[in-house]
Amino acid sequence: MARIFIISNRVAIPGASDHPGGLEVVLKATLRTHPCVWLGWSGEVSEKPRTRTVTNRSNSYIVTDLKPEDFDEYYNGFANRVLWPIFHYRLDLAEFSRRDLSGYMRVNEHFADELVKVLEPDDIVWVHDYHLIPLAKALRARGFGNRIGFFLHIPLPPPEILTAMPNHERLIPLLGEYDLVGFQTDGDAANFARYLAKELGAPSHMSLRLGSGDRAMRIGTFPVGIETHPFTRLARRAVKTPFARQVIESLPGTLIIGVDRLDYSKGITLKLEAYERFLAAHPQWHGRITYLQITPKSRSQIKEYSEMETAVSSAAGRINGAFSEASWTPVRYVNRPYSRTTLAGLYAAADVGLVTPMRDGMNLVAKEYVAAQDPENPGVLILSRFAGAADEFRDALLVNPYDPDAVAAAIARAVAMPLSERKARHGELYAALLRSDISHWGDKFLKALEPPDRQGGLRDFIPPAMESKPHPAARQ
Ligand code: ADQ
Repeated sequence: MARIFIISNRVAIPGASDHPGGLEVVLKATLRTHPCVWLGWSGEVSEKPRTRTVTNRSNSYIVTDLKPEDFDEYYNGFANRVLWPIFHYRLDLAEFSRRDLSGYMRVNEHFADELVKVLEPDDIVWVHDYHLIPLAKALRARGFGNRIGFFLHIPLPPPEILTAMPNHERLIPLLGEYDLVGFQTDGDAANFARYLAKELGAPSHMSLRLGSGDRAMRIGTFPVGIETHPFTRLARRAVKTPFARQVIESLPGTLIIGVDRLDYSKGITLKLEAYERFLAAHPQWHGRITYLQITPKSRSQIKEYSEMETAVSSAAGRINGAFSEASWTPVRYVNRPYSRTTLAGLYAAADVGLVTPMRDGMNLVAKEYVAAQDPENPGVLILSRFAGAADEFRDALLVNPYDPDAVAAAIARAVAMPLSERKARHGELYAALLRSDISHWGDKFLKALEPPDRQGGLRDFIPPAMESKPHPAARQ
């Protein structure tokens, strides 16, 4: 069987952490059913970088250190200060520097050097996320002709935003070196197709000849999901554990839960503001409702993130200062990660899941919340229309996260929703969850990555009507 090489910024070595990130969750089934080699950054920074391999069952994990300047320019710099904000539609937060771009390119070259030491001719390479856009180009330059796919976990903005990124014309067309480029939603795929048409004059159909030689790149939509039934079973067990029982008994009345990494894309301060407006407008709920916000820190070295830590905790403090009683705290703000089991139990106990990112590739918390509900007495999901999950979850209470009054009204509706409506909505949401179950996701992508003569199944992506004249800047 051909090996699958998974390449991503960070590698989740089994047993190293009890709180997996989004990527480990979505790759679990692929790692279980194929011999895989997973390569990426070790998380360590060193003047003398080392590369080492760990083997676990039929999989190997290759991790490589970064030099201090690579960490600054590639990770803290170009990936997190340019690509992350711009791909989340936040041009105002992007800080571009040419030095960071060259550090980003350099780390991609380093990953390619490490890869060619171990790649064999029939291996399949599957590259994940915005840190590694140039990797296929670096591998092709080293003579690697095999199938290489790319999946973007975060949104891709429309060309009107993407083209404001300095040097976009050096970077985005490099995606043409992949055989398959996958997105979370049709909207992201359409944005990419529009970029190709406007900037490169690419024709508006699926197979595009952009890379070197006669390879054609395909575009597809592969929404990520979760392992639905196992998560549902986990939640059933978890809600009965002593820790979950203790938390639940300490929270009187109705429980609203929010679980987000501390990131500006997740809209946490706006969400707190919406809850504050709900409390101000509905005094009958005082003393009878708690909002539990679980938010582990991330990327604290970056200024915007440390500022956000302060903003979120001061918003929580402001609400508690204004509304608390000796016997009631309206917001519990917890700044640490929890195990999957604990999270599953807390989701199951919560009457409302409040998931209101300002922009999100998919958002697995929304899916986990739905999976954890008891179908006989389910809670209500309030979901931002700007999360990728909103495409599938039409039966959530969809909200505009920029409008705290609308979110406050959705909270009021959710906490008063009759059982029959909660059950009907949950039934539809659960059916949607099963349609995008993660157990088939990796195989769907890998099938679509096979050469065209062995294809079946990849749904043709028809982009909306678009201009096929290249932008004048592209011809310079
Ligand atoms: P993330 O931005 O990390 O992922 P998300 O999809 O919400 O966001 O996944 C987070 C995962 O981490 C979930 O499985 C969640 O349970 C877990 N998690 C969150 N808070 C936690 C806590 N306090 N303790 C323990 N675990 C916690 C990126 C994109 C998303 C996309 C995923 C997968 O930004 O849009 O859905 O990749 O493609």
